[in-house]
Amino acid sequence: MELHLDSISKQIEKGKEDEFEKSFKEMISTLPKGNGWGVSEDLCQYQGFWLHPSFLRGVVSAQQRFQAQPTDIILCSVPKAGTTWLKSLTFSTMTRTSYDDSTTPLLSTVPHDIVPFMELHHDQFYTNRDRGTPLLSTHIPYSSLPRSVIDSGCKIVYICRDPKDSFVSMYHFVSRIVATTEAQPLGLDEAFELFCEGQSFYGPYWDHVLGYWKASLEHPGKILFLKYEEMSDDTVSSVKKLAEFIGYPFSFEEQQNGVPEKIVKRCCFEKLSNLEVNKNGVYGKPSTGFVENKTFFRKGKVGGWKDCLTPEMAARLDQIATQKLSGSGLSL
Ligand code: PAP
Repeated sequence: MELHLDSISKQIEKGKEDEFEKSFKEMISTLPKGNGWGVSEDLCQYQGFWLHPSFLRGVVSAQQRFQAQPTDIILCSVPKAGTTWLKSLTFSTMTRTSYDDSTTPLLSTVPHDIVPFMELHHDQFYTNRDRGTPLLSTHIPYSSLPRSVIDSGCKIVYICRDPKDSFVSMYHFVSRIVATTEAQPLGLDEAFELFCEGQSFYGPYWDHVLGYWKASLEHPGKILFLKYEEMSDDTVSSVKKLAEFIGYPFSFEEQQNGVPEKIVKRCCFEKLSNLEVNKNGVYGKPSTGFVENKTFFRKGKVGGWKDCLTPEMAARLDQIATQKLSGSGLSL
């Protein structure tokens, strides 16, 4: 009897999945298409932002199905702003009484597998939640977040970065992915032009940042807005602020014992990028493809753009940022 019920529920699930695929295909065929930077498919413009189809499928699925809970903590970011770092720091902060430097799962698992992306790996998240680390991440723009994320009042931590560094990081990341395929990589100038026009992964960059910035001003207790540069400048203070915000403040004794400093050291670029798993492991699944873990760790520097962009390119991005963020109170 149990077996019979099991097979019926599997059939219902499959039916729902087929229906989702059908309506997704119909919907995606109506969306404006844009240059995919040499990655297999064109980007699609969905709710004002440019998304790769495999991520878009997950975004729509999350919008329809993801049920946030008030105790969830969602790490949001514009791509290449420091997501991997933020995941490591937040996870280490939340689990500091369970793991130390020699037992942390970070030693054997890429941070993206420890804190899954909402638009890629829902199932893994439910496991995290059951284990008491209700941590999830996403690149979904604020205005497209699943309704339940806003309604539940769960905490959101957002990280952004100087667009010049994010652009250079994105360009290298995509180039390394394209290099593993037959496709033709996009030139730096062409990618730069697309980025300036807003046609980048989850772009326009400035709209993404502004969405979360404005929301953080409206709901300061619910959204913590971080900048990569400020985190680099004083990581210990940033981690203390983060811990306080997510409800895991460091006690006086922990601070006396240098616990925040230990977490910062454990998650620093040099440590993480030199771990075997991050040098030689891979991340992903067949439906979205695989990426070498080392592509998430390139230089990890503030101002690294200087090696790649001409002063004219830098001035142009600065000018766009100034114009787009004008009157918002935010500077990048
Ligand atoms: P994602 O959007 O694909 O998740 P994300 O982690 O946000 O990527 O950004 C990657 C950048 O963070 C890389 O920057 P770079 O290309 O300028 O070097 C990467 O090196 C940097 N990064 C990764 N881990 C750390 C870390 N522990 N400390 C500082 N920067 C880091």
